[in-house]
Order: sequence, then C-alpha cells, then structure tokens
Amino acid sequence: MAKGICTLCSGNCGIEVMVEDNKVLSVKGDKEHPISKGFTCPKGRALPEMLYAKDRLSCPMKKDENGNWHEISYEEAIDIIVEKFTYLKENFGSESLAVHTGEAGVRKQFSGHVRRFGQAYGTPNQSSAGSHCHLSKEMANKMTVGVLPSADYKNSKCIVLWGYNPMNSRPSQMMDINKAINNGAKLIVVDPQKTYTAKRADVHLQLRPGTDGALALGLIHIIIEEELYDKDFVEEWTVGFDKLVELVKDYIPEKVEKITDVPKELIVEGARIFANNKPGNISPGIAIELLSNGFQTARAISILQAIMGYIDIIGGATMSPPPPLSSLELENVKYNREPIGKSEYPLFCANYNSAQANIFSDAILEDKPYPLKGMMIIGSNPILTWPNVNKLREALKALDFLVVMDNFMTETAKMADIIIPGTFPIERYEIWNGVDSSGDGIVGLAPKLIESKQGISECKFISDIAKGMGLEEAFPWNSDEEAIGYRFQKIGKTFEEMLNMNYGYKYRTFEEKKYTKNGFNTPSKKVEIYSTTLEKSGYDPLPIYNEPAESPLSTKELAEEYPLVLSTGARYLQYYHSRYRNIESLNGYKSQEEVAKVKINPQIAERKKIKDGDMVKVESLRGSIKLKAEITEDVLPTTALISHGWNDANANELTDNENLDPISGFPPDRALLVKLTSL
Ligand SMILES: Nc1nc2c(c(=O)[nH]1)N[C@H]1C(S)=C(S)[C@@H](COP(=O)(O)OP(=O)(O)OC[C@H]3O[C@@H](n4cnc5c(=O)[nH]c(N)nc54)[C@H](O)[C@@H]3O)O[C@H]1N2
Ligand SMILES: Nc1nc2c(c(=O)[nH]1)N[C@H]1C(S)=C(S)[C@@H](COP(=O)(O)OP(=O)(O)OC[C@H]3O[C@@H](n4cnc5c(=O)[nH]c(N)nc54)[C@H](O)[C@@H]3O)O[C@H]1N2
Ligand code: SF4
Ligand SMILES: [Mo]
Repeated sequence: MAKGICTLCSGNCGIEVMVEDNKVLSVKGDKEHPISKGFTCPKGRALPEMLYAKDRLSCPMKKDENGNWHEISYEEAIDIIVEKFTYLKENFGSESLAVHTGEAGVRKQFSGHVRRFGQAYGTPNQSSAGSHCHLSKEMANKMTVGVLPSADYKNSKCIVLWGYNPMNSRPSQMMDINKAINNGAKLIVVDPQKTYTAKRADVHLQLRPGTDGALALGLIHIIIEEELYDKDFVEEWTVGFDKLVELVKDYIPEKVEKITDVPKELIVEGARIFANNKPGNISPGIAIELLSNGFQTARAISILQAIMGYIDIIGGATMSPPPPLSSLELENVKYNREPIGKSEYPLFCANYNSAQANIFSDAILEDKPYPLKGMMIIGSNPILTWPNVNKLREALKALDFLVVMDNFMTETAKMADIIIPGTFPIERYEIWNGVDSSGDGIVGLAPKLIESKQGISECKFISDIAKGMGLEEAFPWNSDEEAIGYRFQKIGKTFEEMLNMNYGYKYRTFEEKKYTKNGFNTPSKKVEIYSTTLEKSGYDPLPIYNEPAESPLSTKELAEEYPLVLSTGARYLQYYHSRYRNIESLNGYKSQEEVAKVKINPQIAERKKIKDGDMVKVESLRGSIKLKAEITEDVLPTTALISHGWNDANANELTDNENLDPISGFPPDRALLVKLTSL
C-alpha cells in the first residue's frame, strides 16, 4: 500500500493506493493524514476507473484537412507545434498565441510552467480558470482586507455559507462544519436552492439569483442600525465607515425584500444571528462571483464580515499566507502588446498579469484589440465551460492552430489540430498545501505512484516545446523532479526531503490578529470599506449594488418574454465541471440515469403542463437547449437551475460573454433570463 495525495480537487485528501506491477488496483482514505483523516469522496475512489478508462487518450494525434485523426509520435507532435508557434510569432507577433490552463491546472505545477512558457515566448495572453473562478473574490478581498481569508469552521459560532455548497464542492470541509454545528454553532445559508445543507440551516436566505449584493447591504444596514458591529475594530482598523453608513441607509428590510425576494423578518433574523454568535465567518462561493455585479458583491460580503471584527481570529476568517515557494514567473518580461482584456478590465489583468479569456472570441473573430490566431489549452474544456459557447465555437473554428492537452476526447479537443494525452495526479509529482487542525500551514509533495503508459507529463511537454523553440534558458531543468525541487529551494528543502515527508512540512504556525503588528495589506494598512485603488481606476470606491444585467427589475421588457431567472452550474458531488460522465461509478452514483435537468418549481410546471421528467426547451438571448424537467419545491417559482458540463445540453449555450462584471470580467452564469417551453 503506497501513501499518496488525491489532487483531483483542492481537498488534497490523503490516500492509500494499492499498486501492483505499475497498476493501481484501489484507492482508499489514509486515516493518518493530519488534514483529511481518512476522508475521500467518490471521485478520489474512482481514480483507478479514470486511469484505465477505455476512452482515455493514449497517443498524440493530428487532424488532417478532412477532419480525420491520425496517431503520431510524440516527437512529431512537438516538431509540428514548434513549427506552428514559430510561424505565428514571425507572422503575427507573439501575442497572437494564447496559452490557457483550466481547472485541472489550478494549484498544479503545470499551470506555472505554461505561464512561464508564455512569458519566454513573449505572449501576454496567458490565462487560466481564474478568468471565471476565484480571482474575482480574491481580488475584491485583497482590495478590502488585504487577502482572501479562509473560514476557521471548527471554532466558529456562526458559519455563513454564501452561494457555497461544500457538501458537493468541498466535501472534506464538512467534517469541521459538522463538528462546529454539533458544538452549537449556528448555520446561515444564502442560496436560491433549498439544498440539503440549506435545509439544516438555522436561517436559509433563499434569494433571487444575483441579488446577493443587495442582501449584504441589507444585513449591514441592520447590524449598523442595531449597533451590533465591533465598534473598536471599526474605529481603529477601517476607513470609510461613515460612507458605508450613508450607502446602506436606505437598504431597509422592506426594500431588500423587494429586491431579493427574501422575507424581511428572515433578513433581520439572519443579521442578528450572525452578529450575536461570535466569532462568525462567511464563506463566499463561486455563485457570488459569476454575476455581472460579482466583484462589488464580494466586497460587500467581505465588509459585512470585517465590521464584525471577525478577521484573523480563531473561529473567524483567518488569513494564511500561501507557502513561500520559489516562483515560476520570469522576471522583467516585456511584451509588445497589452494582454487581451487589459483595456476593459485593467485592474484584473494588471493584478494577475494575465488576459481575460472570456473575450478571446472577440479577438479571434473581430481582431479586437488585435488578432488572436493560435491557442494552447491544457486541462480545460472551454466548449462546455466558457460563456456564450455558440460564439466561442465559431471562434475556435476560426483559429489557425489549436493544441489541446487532455485525458479524453472532449468537445474542445475535437476542435484541435493537435491533441496531446495528459496524465492524472498520481502519475506525476504535485505540490499540495493545506491547513491542519491547529491552523498551521502545511506544504507537501504528492508522490508519483505509477509511470503513465498513456499520458505525457504536462510539465515535460511544456519544457519540450520550450526547448524546441530555443527557450531552454527559461527551462533549465532536465526532469520534472528537478523542476519541482527548484520550487522548494526557498524553504530550504530538497526534492528527496519533501518526498520523505508523507504528511508535508509545516511552513507556518497559526497566529491571530497579525494586522496588529503591520496593519492590513492595503494601501492605508486598514480595512478599505472605501477603496482608493478602485476610485483611481474609475470604479465605485464603495460596494454599491447594481441589478444583474438581465433581471426582472433591470430589463423589464426582456423579462416579459424571458420570465425565469436562471442560475447555471451548481455542482454535483460526482461530477467535476464537464468531467466524469464517462466514469461508470460516478455517472451511475445515484443508481439512476443521471442526465442534465432543469429544476423548476411545481407552480411553473403546472402552468406549463410539464410533468417530472418531460423534455423542455430552455432559451436565452444567446441560444437554447433541450433537457429534462425536474419538478421540485427546492427552487422558487421565479427561478430555474441547470448544472453545466453536459455535452448534449450545454448550459453555456445560454450564458452571456457580453455583460461581464465591469471590474473582473467574470461572466454572469448565475443570473440570466430565460423562457421555458414544454416539448
Ligand atoms: N464535485 C465537484 N466539486 C467541485 C467542482 C465540481 O465541478 N464538482 N468545481 C470546483 C470549482 S472549480 C469550484 S469554483 C467550486 C465551486 O463550489 P461552490 O462555491 O460550492 O459552488 P456551487 O456548488 O456551484 O454553488 C454553490 C451554491 O450556489 C447556489 N447559487 C446559485 N446561484 C446563486 C446566486 O445567485 N446566489 C447565491 N447566493 N447562491 C447561488 C447554488 O444553488 C449552489 O447550491 O467547486 C469546486 N468543487
Ligand atoms: N455555466 C457555467 N459555466 C461554468 C461554471 C458555472 O458555474 N456555470 N463554473 C466555472 C468555473 S468556476 C470553472 S473553474 C470552470 C472550469 O472549466 P474547465 O477548466 O474547462 O473545467 P473542466 O470541464 O473540468 O475541464 C478540465 C479538462 O481537463 C481535463 N483534465 C483533467 N485532469 C487533467 C490533467 O491532470 N491533465 C490534463 N492535461 N487534463 C486534465 C479534463 O478531462 C477536462 O476535459 O468552469 C466555469 N464554467
Ligand atoms: S474531495 Fe474527493 S476529489 Fe477532492 S481531493 Fe478529496 S478525494 Fe480527491
Ligand atoms: Mo471554479
């Protein structure tokens, strides 16, 4: 039995893997692991099925002029890619190539290598899943409290899950959440759906999708009016509180009920419970980011938590610096052009030195702001995950050259010129990090447990293209082991030393209220309720609420034809975005045929004469899809919900890449207007 780490998601669960003759027979939880303590989810346990799936890609492939695929050698694939990348650079400039890593690259070594390749090649168009995930709330919190804090559930007295459903998306966190609830902590859930967790909550604020910002201002209003906030903290550690008082003055419960559909009594009760059960914390999920007003919503929620003084304390929202690893970023890189998105979303692009991928289609189809001719996509399936797929499909078709590296023939891979088969976590080394039960920061090395027969290490692939292009100076390492060893230099550890530490290395011990020493990591060293950084860039310095770009209040005429508010993408435990529909134990996990469904309230079903399981058409201004109806009291009569990631009923045919959040450029996947027709 070999010890390893499942890095399929950020849970990084400790696993015990039975390996025989370089073949994985089974995976189970490692009870001795200090963070996950034996927990695994069905996806981790299905790793052997993923590794040996019949449809796993096993050889590089090239598409001919007639659209037929041919297996080619790895060396031939590298030669073609090097030749094409050189051609693009010479004929259209380096910026005509975009390199993108998707969710499969989040916190993985290869995403750093892909960025480094982009920098060495000279393209500013490096992008990641961060174009529609995590970075909007991270940047909003950075500008407000200096860093995105994480909730210390175990010691909390009030946990707020705000558009976050860890039952499905981070199941390993439920151990701590359940422990706190058993110790008497209150639970508040903000979700348009009565999820399993919402049904367990003390207060469920079931709001109209996309109105989270108004709800946050409404909660702040009550907390200020009833003087429940932490006065000493606000006085000493915040700037702009007086302006906040002014901003929330008319967010009275009656008004907030009208906007959000949440009964005013519940808003008042929610605010009081959050303020009176100390310490509390708020976990904002992806739902509040995937909105046309997501950035300011994340700011409002951050401020709500901060004025309670719940920052950087045990049981509150703790601030943990990431492990101090040697950076993979190249220094002093100069580009000929700004990244795509820089003029529209300057703060986002500058903060992350990256492009905003949601508008790549405009660059490809309309040369806006300049032509994008080639793309390399690793660990992402944009055709199922990026907004406004009808346009994106046209754009990817129009590219001169597309390389996709994936484990399966996805809808995106089908559009490529060259496909390279990738690896799975335990077929390569990976760096993981987490926080143990004392709040201490741990960084570790997830071992490679088998040699992949089908896949090529992503880092090796990137390094081989770089070397083919004469960029070896940026990739001086001779192996993945050497490249990973480089990252540990800064903490004074070698690759071998890290490999011998099954449960990682403690790089930081937990300390409360670090801000009392050096202040917060913001320009004023205080919590910036009023942000001068935003003001200087021409944005509202206060966390104002704007109605979603499409909504029954902001676009009344449109709402007459498209009356339902649709939220897309709420997670299911057994899937990961577009992944695992081909994995039997996951797709059949609920022992019933799992297919794409739209959740609607019985009132809508009755009005439209739809029965449970009937096929319906859901239509937005961008497109339409056909799928089964699931009739459930879990959603309000005004709201519909669809998960994403289905080839045959792609929620992103409906989503929008025009009304993006004005600061982050994130797409409004969670609040769109649609109409429903029975078929
Ligand atoms: N099994 C599994 N786990 C995953 C993933 C996966 O695909 N599958 N994806 C991973 C990734 S990349 C991410 S970003 C995280 C996301 O994980 P979470 O942040 O937990 O996101 P979701 O489950 O998509 O949405 C959480 C809740 O938001 C609700 N919601 C929908 N619209 C709104 C709204 O407008 N406002 C509010 N307040 N709530 C709304 C949904 O009903 C849902 O219950 O999960 C990660 N973990
Ligand atoms: N409508 C709607 N759209 C959404 C969302 C939503 O809520 N609603 N959520 C958004 C969010 S938060 C995110 S993060 C994105 C995610 O969007 P993507 O990054 O496109 O996510 P996946 O669909 O998981 O695509 C990952 C691909 O990488 C492959 N893969 C998995 N592991 C590896 C590996 O180790 N190596 C290689 N080479 N390939 C691998 C998988 O087979 C899969 O095809 O989707 C976004 N899209
Ligand atoms: S929660 Fe599941 S997928 Fe995520 S690391 Fe743990 S076992 Fe792997
Ligand atoms: Mo995500």
